[in-house]
Amino acid sequence: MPYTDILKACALTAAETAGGSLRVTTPVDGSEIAMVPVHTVADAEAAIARANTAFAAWRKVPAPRRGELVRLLGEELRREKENLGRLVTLECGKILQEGLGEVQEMIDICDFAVGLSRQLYGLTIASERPGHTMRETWHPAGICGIITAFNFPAAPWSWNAALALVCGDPVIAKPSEKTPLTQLAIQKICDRACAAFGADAPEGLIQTLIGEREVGQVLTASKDVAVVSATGSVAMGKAVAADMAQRLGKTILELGGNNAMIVTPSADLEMAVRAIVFSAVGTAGQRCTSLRRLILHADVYDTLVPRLVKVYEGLTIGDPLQKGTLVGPLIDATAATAMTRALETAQAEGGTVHGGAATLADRFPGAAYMAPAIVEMPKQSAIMHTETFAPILYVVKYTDLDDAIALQNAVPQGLSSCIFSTDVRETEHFLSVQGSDCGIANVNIGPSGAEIGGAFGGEKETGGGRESGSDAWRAYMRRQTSTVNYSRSLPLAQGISFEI
Ligand code: UN1
Repeated sequence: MPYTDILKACALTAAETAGGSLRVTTPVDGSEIAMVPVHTVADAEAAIARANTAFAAWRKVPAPRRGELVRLLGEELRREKENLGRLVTLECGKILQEGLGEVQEMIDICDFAVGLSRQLYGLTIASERPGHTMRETWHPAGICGIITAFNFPAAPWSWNAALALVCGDPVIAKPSEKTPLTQLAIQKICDRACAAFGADAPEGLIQTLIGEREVGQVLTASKDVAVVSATGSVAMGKAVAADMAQRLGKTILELGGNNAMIVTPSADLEMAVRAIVFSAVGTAGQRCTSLRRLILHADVYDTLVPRLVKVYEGLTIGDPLQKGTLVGPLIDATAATAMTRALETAQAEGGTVHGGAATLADRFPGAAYMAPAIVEMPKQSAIMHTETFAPILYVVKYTDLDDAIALQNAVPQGLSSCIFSTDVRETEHFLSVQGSDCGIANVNIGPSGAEIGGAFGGEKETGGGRESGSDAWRAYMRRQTSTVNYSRSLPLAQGISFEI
């Protein structure tokens, strides 16, 4: 299918994709696919004003009715899964299976949010005073800004937006300037869902801002934006957090990962191989949950490493839109250079590199296809403490499980982690307070590919935010504690006497 048809299938018009100043290229072959008009700072301020007006109306719509809008959004997404999945692939370069998977994640969170719209529970609490009762009520927080990254141009928006909408918050998206088209297509889908929902969906409820950093900064600077949820690099997250701290606004940060797998002697190695390869080379190593560090017991090292090197040599690298491709391109030449530099550093730190060369330059001269790399390291050196957004898998050896866990936890990031073992003592130890320090700790599953039902996010430099399932919805609401006196006297708490 020609690239222009992929854009057209998502109902993107010439007004949205031509004549603007933001040049969008596809990592598939490096060619230009759009010149997108960008929003100015004044446009962003106007969007916030519209969202403010929308908030006054939307917060009065009962939550289960708000859920109906998200249900309609889920239905539109089901209809558009193929079209949107293909656009995700075209714009960010992940293979079509993963592009479709991203849209499925959007559908799943819509379903979750519909149910949630009838479950925004508070507590009732026993009061120490006679004739009194205490309760908690959750009210909408206000406008939610959603800043997303190129590697997941669709799903993270939906984890935030689906919850925020049922919680009563208008949403304003600011996608990565590398992948604005997917967000524009999502906006179209939302506009259709709002039209089907009817007049209860106010104008300005769901909006998109296209632009560079200064557009995102309007969201972080405005006191009217109650919550900013940001997915991306640690540097970006620190900048967002600093801006938000100036006005004590709420943030949900989902930043870098440096995810490890420990493979113990009792592991099912066939399962481990499949999990390692999917999580290390999926999305060409550009997931925040990608497997980057493999910590192998000395007893399995000599079996597993040659097996992995062999599997890596057989991986189909190429056009991510083509069936059968397992590894697509990196997002751009800068990412490929960062990968090459990291491999050079790893070598200088004593590593032995398998794979990792640039490839397919004859067929796609404008693109950045790289063979995934396995790097055997003598120890967990400096380069292993940094996240390089590329398919590099560092491997180290261990003999004592506590040493392996200490290695795993020694990095600044704390997103995802996992252990492959069939020994319940090892797996439970890994999940215990003495085990993994990450937001996600899996057993016999790789670190990537989380389902939406759990809270998603991590500790330390990953930012501490939680999105998606479990009780992540609370971050989009404000909690109100009410003490109600239904007696005929006014006893004070803590037994204080105050006679006037
Ligand atoms: C990301 O890379 O920013 O767990 C998100 C996963 C996906 C989400 C990744 N569900 O790999």
